[in-house]
Amino acid sequence: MTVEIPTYEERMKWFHKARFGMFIHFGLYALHGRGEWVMFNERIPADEYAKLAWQFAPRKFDASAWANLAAEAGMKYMVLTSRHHDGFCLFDSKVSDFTAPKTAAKRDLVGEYVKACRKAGLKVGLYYSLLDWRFPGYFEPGRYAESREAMVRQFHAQVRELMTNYGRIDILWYDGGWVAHGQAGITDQATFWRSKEVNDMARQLQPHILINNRSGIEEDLDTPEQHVTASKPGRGWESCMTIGDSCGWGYVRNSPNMKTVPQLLQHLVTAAAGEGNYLLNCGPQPDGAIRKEEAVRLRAMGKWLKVNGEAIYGSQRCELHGGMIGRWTRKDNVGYFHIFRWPGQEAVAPLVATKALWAKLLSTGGKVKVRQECNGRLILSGLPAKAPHPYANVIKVRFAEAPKSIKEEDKSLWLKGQA
Ligand code: FHN
Repeated sequence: MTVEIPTYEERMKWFHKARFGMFIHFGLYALHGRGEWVMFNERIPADEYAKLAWQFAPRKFDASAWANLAAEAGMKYMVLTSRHHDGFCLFDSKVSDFTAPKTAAKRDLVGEYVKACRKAGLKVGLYYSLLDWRFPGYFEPGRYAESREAMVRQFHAQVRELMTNYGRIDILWYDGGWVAHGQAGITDQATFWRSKEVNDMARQLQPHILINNRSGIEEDLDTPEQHVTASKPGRGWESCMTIGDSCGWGYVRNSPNMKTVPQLLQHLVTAAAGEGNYLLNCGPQPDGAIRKEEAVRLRAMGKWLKVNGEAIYGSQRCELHGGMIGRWTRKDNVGYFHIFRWPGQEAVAPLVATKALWAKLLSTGGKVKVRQECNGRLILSGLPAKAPHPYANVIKVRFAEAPKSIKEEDKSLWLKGQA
């Protein structure tokens, strides 16, 4: 008996409202503190690497602390690495002994995580790496066909476990679906992993679930990584990014180049302006605690969202131009001008075709004067000389209808003050 799957729009509704989520990369690799690719980057033999499982007992692991920090940051969902490329499972699996419940930790970290998410009112996402470096069949699928098949069987069995044993799961976040094209007649990921079979099974077990585009099949979500690039209207997308530089999603002991809060907020606003989401990553320490450099940035973003969240959650695309000082999001007839570079007492948006009724500054609640020139310039004045908020400031503008930009038939007319 097949279960009816709700429509795409239906399933995507909460995701569009959410806009901001926490990504967590946690596993054995945290012990080395050199990122989640340490096993491969340093070619650590599998049996030597596996010994880490008997050291991995994160005494400060508290999924509620993670979930509460995410909620405090203004995030609406989380995605945890249930298993990364090194093959170590944070969940209980009947098809593997290389798991947290069966080694030193003796805890089902995924079980604790999903409970903590729900308790904090967050949606639950599970990251799962299709590839497993422990299988020679991943690197040499032609030469080690049995190992390759065993790896694909493990993938099918473990996704079924994750979709069956932990209650409602809202996002299935695949990764590591890359395959050695050309070897052993391998043409594409979906065929190699028999992805359609698994995804259909996952949907039957979790009819409302959102599945990303990393099993070789487009499914529901595009996932630009370390950049914020919108997909076409109507297509769900989510940019994932590290807080530190892009060398590590897992814990990197000496992680230079941590992004500033204004940089992180600009990425969030850029995603929201394209009707996309921002999945910001934390790489907890080996003891399970989220490092302070990441926590302070998240708390600061949460404070900003407390005041400006209406301009982000459930945001729509806005065709108005922000020029050098910022960019716009929208909610029906209301435009939100996110200003990252404070212009002083007057902010100008060009080529505005729609009548503006009133405006106010969200960070102070102060009224903003509105004036519109015939060539489409919208002049927002009476602003404080200095930026009221150091990170970013939002001017909320109510328009007579959904704000539109003037289509410049003759792109030189502005020189004569016309549009
Ligand atoms: O190899 C992984 C990497 O470790 C990390 O998980 C990122 C997160 O999206 N994805 C892969 C690189 O594209």
